[in-house]
Amino acid sequence: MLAMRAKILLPITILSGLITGIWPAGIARAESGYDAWLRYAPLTAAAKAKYKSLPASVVVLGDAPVLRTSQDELIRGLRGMLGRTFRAETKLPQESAIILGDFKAVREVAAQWRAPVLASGDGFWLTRAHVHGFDCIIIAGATDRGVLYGVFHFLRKLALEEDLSNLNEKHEPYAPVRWVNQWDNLDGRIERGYGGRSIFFDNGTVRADLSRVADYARLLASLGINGCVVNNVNANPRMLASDFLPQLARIADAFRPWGVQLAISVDFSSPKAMGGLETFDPLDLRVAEWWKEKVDEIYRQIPDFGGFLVKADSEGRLGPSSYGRTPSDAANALARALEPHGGIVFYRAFVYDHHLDWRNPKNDRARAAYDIFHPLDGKFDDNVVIQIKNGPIDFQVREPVSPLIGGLEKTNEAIELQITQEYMGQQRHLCYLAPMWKAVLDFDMHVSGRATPVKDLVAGRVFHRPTGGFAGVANVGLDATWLGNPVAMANLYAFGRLAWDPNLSSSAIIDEWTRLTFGNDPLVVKTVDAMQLSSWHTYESYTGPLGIGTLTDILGSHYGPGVASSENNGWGQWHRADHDGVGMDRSVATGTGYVGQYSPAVQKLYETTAATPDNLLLFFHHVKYAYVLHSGKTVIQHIYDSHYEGTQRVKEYVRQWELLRGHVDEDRYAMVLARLKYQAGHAIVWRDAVCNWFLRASGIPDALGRVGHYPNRIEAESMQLQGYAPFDVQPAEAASGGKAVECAPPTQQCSAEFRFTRPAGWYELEVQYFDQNDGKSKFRVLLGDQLVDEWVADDDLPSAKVGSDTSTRRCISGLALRPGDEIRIEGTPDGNEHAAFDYVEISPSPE
Ligand code: GCW
Repeated sequence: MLAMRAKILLPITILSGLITGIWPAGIARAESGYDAWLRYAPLTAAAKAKYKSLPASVVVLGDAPVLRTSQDELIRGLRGMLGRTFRAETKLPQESAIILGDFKAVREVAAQWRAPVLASGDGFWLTRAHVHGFDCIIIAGATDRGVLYGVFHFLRKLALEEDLSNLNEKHEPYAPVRWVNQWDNLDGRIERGYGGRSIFFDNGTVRADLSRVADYARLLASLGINGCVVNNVNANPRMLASDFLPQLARIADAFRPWGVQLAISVDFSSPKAMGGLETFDPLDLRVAEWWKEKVDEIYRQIPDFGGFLVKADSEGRLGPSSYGRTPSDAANALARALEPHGGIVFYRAFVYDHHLDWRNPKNDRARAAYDIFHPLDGKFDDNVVIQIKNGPIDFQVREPVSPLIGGLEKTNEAIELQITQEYMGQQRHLCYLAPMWKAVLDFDMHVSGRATPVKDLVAGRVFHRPTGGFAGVANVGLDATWLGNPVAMANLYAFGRLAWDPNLSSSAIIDEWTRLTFGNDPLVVKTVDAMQLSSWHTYESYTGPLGIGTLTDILGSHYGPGVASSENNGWGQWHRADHDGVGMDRSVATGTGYVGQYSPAVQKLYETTAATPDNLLLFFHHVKYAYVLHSGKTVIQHIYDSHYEGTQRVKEYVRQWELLRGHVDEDRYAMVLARLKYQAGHAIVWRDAVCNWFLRASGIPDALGRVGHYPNRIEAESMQLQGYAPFDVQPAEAASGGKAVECAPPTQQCSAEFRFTRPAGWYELEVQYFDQNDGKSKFRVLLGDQLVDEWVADDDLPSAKVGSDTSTRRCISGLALRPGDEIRIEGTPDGNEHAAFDYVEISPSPE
């Protein structure tokens, strides 16, 4: 009876916890990752005691939607963390209070209070003051948004258990533009999205239920992000259809309480594609008039509409070049329609010819943005922002800063950073990008011989531009974790924090994020911070080091290794590796001249091999494999070593994360562990593919004898096969020995067997198999007659082929093996997935 009561009571307790946000001690909250860094988890008793004397009332001065949100959010956060329900007031009570309002409103109730001078909008001031004789906490904003940002900042301080007794903090954003972009299609798919389908669109319409949209806006607002472009830059003209605008207005309604402006990507050919005109020439008056009417129509329904993002003359998108017009002609046509309403045009500098002739050594995609946009400096209207990717190619693991960032003095600019990890492991690999972004933002372009760091150029501070700032391609989706992996959310967090204040350090940001996401347990904080901070360099090490480019399959998924895919095609992501050497010569003296697009001081850094830092050498120069780096290693040995080191580090991440069992809630613990184990296996796929490719190309062996020698491996094709048949994998380096085995129809089940011949002991047995996305085949591993493991290959990796995207590792740890043991792998195919596998690796169990 007692036991039964307990069973019934537990869910009720949990349910009431859900409703009130109060959790009984000792019951772990279910954590899906949905709340990200806004969990408002109960503080420890000691921390709660610190905040005991907080006033019990939260007064909001004014009733604008953002102000109401501010009050609700503050009460919500305080309830979650302190377990108390603060009073919501709209008038000053006769007691201490927390007062929320804009500077003017606060001045009206607190005559002696002086508003601070904040240079730009959306800033806030947190302070204490006597109001009507009572000691009050004041959260005052330069704007309503500023109030909301102040509330989030205040709540963050509590979650981080900071002291509030001498509260006096002023904060203002570095730049006016702090936007995210979503590459969502109207059918609900997201281009380069790895966290599920669109939260905005489904099946050609805006979703009926937009509660996720409001929750997204809340996450964005908590970082100070004030705008969101909701659809793919490869835009569907339908976005502008008259019957679609009311649907967009519903998204704007969901954003508004959080101070997030709605904006959309537009197809530049819309006047023709959906507007019924026979032209979209930006200099044609009918076209200009069409844009003006369309924009007026939008603002009638969405008065706070933010503006347009435009991808034109790029990767097959139509643009002004169709009429011999320039990007400034194009951008200004749209800008003039938006200007009366205060709207902005973001015109992307990602304009390049993707049919470049690769046989011409002087051709260079990296030059394109500067070549096209620099001559137009000064020709763009003041409400145009040129949105420039951080590097001149395309979100590679390491690129120099785009020279165009230093090439516009009379034009607004924004830097485009990619939060979604398109080339960085697609959220399956841990890769915290803040250190990379910081390296870019702090980089000094030395424009006109002055100190001009990228962050100041894009914020418009160097040339006193009216606007500018930061755009992050987020691509969150319907997955509970938003990005597909709870640890990937550190990148959205870091983007927002850096857009607000690019002077924050990567480590300060990750420390906040870890505490807010997983709590203040010192072991968790130390472990997660260290893993995240090293993860970009780790990813770089086992993918594309030395500035060579990510080395991924650039013609397909951009996920697994595909070294040769960059070459011999017009896309221009060339690394020029051949038998003698590797790298792109971009010098002025002998190469493409790209280096000449930088200021003289930066040119000095990159023009010669001697000056160029090792980590960008192959971006700028073509060198022999035996070229000796500053580090003293040859290029080829560096390629080998870094791949082995990176792989080893991921293996250590798994071990470090395992130490957090019991310190992190079970659900997220298991989710992250599974991803890290997967990454450890896929890092080996990367290592072997890249190292073997370069071994073959260079003919120079690994000084440490690792590459091409795998003494612990038993190749599937060398086993005793029943039903399984060997085949050649393309490209060869995607499989060990270039071959795998498959169980092709009509065979229903296959097996591969081998005899263990090494000394008796405890071993790890790893099976490298292929998990395509067009079937769910089954695997069983038997030791003699004993089943030791079985699993279904049901992951949704980005390919239907046997290859480096799908190569996956299953680890069976702690097997007692004896010489003479028979080990059998059984595969059951499903759909087009033929239970293919590559090899088995057996290594002694770690101590
Ligand atoms: O890197 C490429 C991506 C495309 C993307 C394009 C862009 C939206 O692979 O998917 O298109 O960049 O930024 O426009």
